[in-house]
Amino acid sequence: MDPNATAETRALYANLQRIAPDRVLFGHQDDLAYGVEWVNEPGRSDVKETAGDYPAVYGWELGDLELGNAANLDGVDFQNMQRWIREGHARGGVITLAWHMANPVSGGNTWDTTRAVYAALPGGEKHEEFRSWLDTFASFVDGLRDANGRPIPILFRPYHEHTGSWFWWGRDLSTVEEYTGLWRFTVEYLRDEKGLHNLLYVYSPDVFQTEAEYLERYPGDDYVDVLGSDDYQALRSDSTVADMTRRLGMVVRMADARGKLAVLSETGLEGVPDADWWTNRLLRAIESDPDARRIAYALVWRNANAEARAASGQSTTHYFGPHPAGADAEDFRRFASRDFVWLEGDLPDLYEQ
Ligand code: BMA
Repeated sequence: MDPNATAETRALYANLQRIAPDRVLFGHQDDLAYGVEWVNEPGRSDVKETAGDYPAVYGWELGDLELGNAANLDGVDFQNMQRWIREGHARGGVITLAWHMANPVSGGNTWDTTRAVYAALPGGEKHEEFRSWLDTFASFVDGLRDANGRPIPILFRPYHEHTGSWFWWGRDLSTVEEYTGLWRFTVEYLRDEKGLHNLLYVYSPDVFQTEAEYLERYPGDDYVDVLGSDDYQALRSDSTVADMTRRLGMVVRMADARGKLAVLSETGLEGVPDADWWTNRLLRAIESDPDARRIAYALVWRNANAEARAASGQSTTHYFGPHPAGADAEDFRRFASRDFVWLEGDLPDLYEQ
């Protein structure tokens, strides 16, 4: 961890480590910004409207911040996002940020697979521009402060799913040295040049088979605080739930060996088509195994607004969390009422040691 991490950041880390063996915190991406049937309405949350409480972990997305845009690539206004982050934190929640960053070489979006990692590195032709993107990130994060002006601790999860090759930092698009170099440069720049000491760095490959594969592009213990895993594969069917259990067990053991925290950084099944998905898939995958159950949190992806999706000709079932009208709502309430599963109201003060 950053030797100069703030007291609140250290407390969050220590408290999550203390809680992780016995509980799993439930997280949801973009929870306060919109839901399946609403957009930008104060106080609303599909999780709360389904189960009576907000999620314990809030995921947010920074894609397009680097372009100077007022809203992210999913239309979430960045000033509103800062307000929602402060609100969630003030209620005791945990904040994590991901960043579907544009391609610095082609100027295309994050899914533009033009090779670019080499160019973002020190000495590369896009390095100065890339550095200015990190400056933009740093001022966004600097604006995230609690009521006493203290920086809000953030679990920052850059360059995710890099074992796949759908983002420009993916495996087939950069060498191991380029990827780890980009990661280390990012940590050092934000910590040492920009003076951000409220960040915990989350490493989050996509599905993997072996520890060696998971660790192939691991930037090193000094550059990572949390070992994560993104997994949209295993929970698609009953018969593959054990794949997630096995992978989470590996992540927990790799994290243990390094004194670090393990999380399920992203998961879900689009449209939640199974009425008992929460208890029979997600909970079963995590709870059934003595190692897998020691992850600190599980975060499901966003509940894209159906009307907005329809207007842009996209599928209206791009949701991964519960919502009150879903066939899975009753099962989500069962899931959320388990002692093992914590929503926001179950949390102790995570920011004091
Ligand atoms: C993806 C999808 C996209 C979205 C992106 C960033 O997985 O949900 O619709 O733009 O994440 O949030």
